[in-house]
Amino acid sequence: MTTADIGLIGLAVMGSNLALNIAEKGYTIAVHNRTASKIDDFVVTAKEQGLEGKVVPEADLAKFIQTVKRPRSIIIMVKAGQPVDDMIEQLLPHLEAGDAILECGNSLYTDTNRRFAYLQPKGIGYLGIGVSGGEEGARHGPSIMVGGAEQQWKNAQPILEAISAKFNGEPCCAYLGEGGAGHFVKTIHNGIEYGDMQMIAEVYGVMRDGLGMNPVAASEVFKEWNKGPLNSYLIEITGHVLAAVEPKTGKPLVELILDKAGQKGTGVWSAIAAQMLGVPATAIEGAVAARSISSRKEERVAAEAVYGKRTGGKSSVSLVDLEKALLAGKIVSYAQGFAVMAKASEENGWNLPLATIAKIWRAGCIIRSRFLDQMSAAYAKGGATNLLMVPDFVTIMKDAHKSLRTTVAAAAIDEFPLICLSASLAYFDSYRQALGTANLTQGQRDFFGAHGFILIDREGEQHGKWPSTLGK
Ligand code: NBP
Repeated sequence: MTTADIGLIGLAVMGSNLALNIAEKGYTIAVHNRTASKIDDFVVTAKEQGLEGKVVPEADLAKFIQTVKRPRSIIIMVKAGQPVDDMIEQLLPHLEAGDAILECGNSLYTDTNRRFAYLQPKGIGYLGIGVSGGEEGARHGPSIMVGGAEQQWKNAQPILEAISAKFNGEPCCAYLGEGGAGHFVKTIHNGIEYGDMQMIAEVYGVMRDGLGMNPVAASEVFKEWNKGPLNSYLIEITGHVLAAVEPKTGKPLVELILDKAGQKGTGVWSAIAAQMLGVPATAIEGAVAARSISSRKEERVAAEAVYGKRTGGKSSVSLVDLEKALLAGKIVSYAQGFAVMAKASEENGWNLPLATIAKIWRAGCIIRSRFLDQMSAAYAKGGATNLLMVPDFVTIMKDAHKSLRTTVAAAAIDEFPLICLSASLAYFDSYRQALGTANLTQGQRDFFGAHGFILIDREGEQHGKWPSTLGK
């Protein structure tokens, strides 16, 4: 019987929650999972939530596909990598021209480009979809970044918009371009998320070690900041994390958590993409590096024994400067992320809509914030691709960069590592420096490699007459 509006394969955390969300919005969904017992578990959960009438469970893959109305939309929410390719191969014999595979995991965008190109000549639409918001978002409204086959997007659009988060009633879901456009945007979203989290952690470090604030006091500051321009999900949860108490000991939970950060790869992918595209994204790169350094706990302990603990005293930085430094760092980091997307759009012919991307990140996703509403409005006015040149943000940066400078300078003297904030400041100062120092670099490149240079007072490539240094 063909009864389901859509199908979903992969009933782990994300898939189950997405399926429940779809059922709750009134759509009938067929569900399948490699391990059949997970389908039974899912049916129990759906029943508990009063949604079993909207669920068509099917352990046989061929029958599962037959239950979905044509043209079919089949979501796959399995582990990223080889399992996605395996799943595509298993699905192919059962699909018909016009059907679509909607891959909603955290896939590498180049894999999505490849899969899109593989399926297009077979008449199967491939959509690579970034879903942000974690488990909670998947269940109650994620931000949804769609890329791939445009026709099949139109088939699935009503369902995807219905399940997405809403900001002022507008769905946080949009079609962004062909091939891997959706997964690319999700990757950069995650890179920006790394930057936001790292800069918050750096400010917490100054509060803890430089201002002598305990976690509860720091929590109060973040809660206060959440009422101002920094208002965002990550600032909000920082307030909660800092206030949490570990029940067994009664101590602040944050002080008992080991200071080694995990990472699953999307931050690295975004930093690599930026490098490959030749777009500087120092804040994102700094955030990835900070996580890597954090994971080398044993080396850090050994190095502290060699160089001694930090000798800097109480920090002279004020909370007002810290708040503005965070805002300035954030603007630079987003400017970098959006510049990476602008370049990727050009290289891949995606025509990525930057204002729309800022819009669909305003709710549902981890980096949702008031700031993004301001940003989408600024981009919608058109013009500059770099946020640092958008008038509203120029006004903020002209003031806030001074606090970023004060914070980074004090931290350098006081021996606080601000990898991400200092990278943001260096980018800002490089970006707005009309006369840089690459003239010397070009001279050196010509000296050892005859790479040539341009002289400012004449046309064409030139070479210097350099002395030989061989044998010296
Ligand atoms: P996992 O990434 O843990 O994947 C588990 C699912 O993949 C199970 O349904 C499993 O089936 C299935 N699977 C595997 Br593993 N190998 C398979 C294969 N060869 N053929 C068919 N099915 C296979 O699940 P998740 O945490 O729900 O994440 C799903 C996707 O969403 C991932 O790409 C993840 O990166 C992304 N994502 C996750 C989050 C999050 O917060 N967790 C947020 C945003 C995006 P089985 O039951 O038979 O083993």
